[in-house]
Amino acid sequence: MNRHVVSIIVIWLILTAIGEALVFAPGLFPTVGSEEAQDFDDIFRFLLILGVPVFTFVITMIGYSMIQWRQKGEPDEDGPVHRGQGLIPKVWILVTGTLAVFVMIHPGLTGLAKLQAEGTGMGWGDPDAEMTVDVLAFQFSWTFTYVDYGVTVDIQRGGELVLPIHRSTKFNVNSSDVVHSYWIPAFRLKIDAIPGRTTFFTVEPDVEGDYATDDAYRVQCAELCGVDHGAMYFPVRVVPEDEFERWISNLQEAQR
Ligand SMILES: [Cu+2]
Repeated sequence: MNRHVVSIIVIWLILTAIGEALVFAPGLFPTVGSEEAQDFDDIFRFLLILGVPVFTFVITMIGYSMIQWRQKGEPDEDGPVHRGQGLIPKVWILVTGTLAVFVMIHPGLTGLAKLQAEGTGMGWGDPDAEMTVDVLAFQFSWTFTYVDYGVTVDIQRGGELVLPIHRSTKFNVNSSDVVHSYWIPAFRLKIDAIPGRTTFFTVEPDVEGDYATDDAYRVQCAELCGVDHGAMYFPVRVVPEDEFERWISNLQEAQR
């Protein structure tokens, strides 16, 4: 085999091995606070596993060519015209085209089918949940109304979004001004907050967490919405059932 081909294959394999090892490096993802978070991390990792060899192949070809066939001095004339390279472009198109179509189906469509219980496209997850929280986004903060408890929380009242562990909670999301996006990194779920339209996502937190020690536990606006967009975050705390009940009855007392 041509020595260039051997060198390229060796460099490609080494870079691919390094890349694939990095895909499994610890600390690549934030805290996994829900089943959906694990699903999304698995999908992301799967796409990286497929993408790394393609990326390293391109990098290897470009890098190797730049060094190996560098023009030394001024060229006397244009090089010969190349028309097609036989099998290589055909294989390249076949492999990358197949990969592209494959990921559209899985995890694209299969993931969507799992996440989107309702066909309306207005939300993620099961619309029937054990608890409902109405979320209102505005420039530049949030209010949360625990519908089943008649309690409203904002940055002055309560100051944090507290959720009981292992209880499926549906967030009905609205905006009173511009488009925002309701995102909680620990759950990897995000939905647009659109004026005049209610969107939702349902999540069942399955790991306790607190914004004070882990900033994956926060609500974050994920749609550039104005000058204080970056400050549009809100602490989240996932606690045991009894602790949640104590917290919410204290608030009910205070708001009576
Ligand atoms: Cu916003």
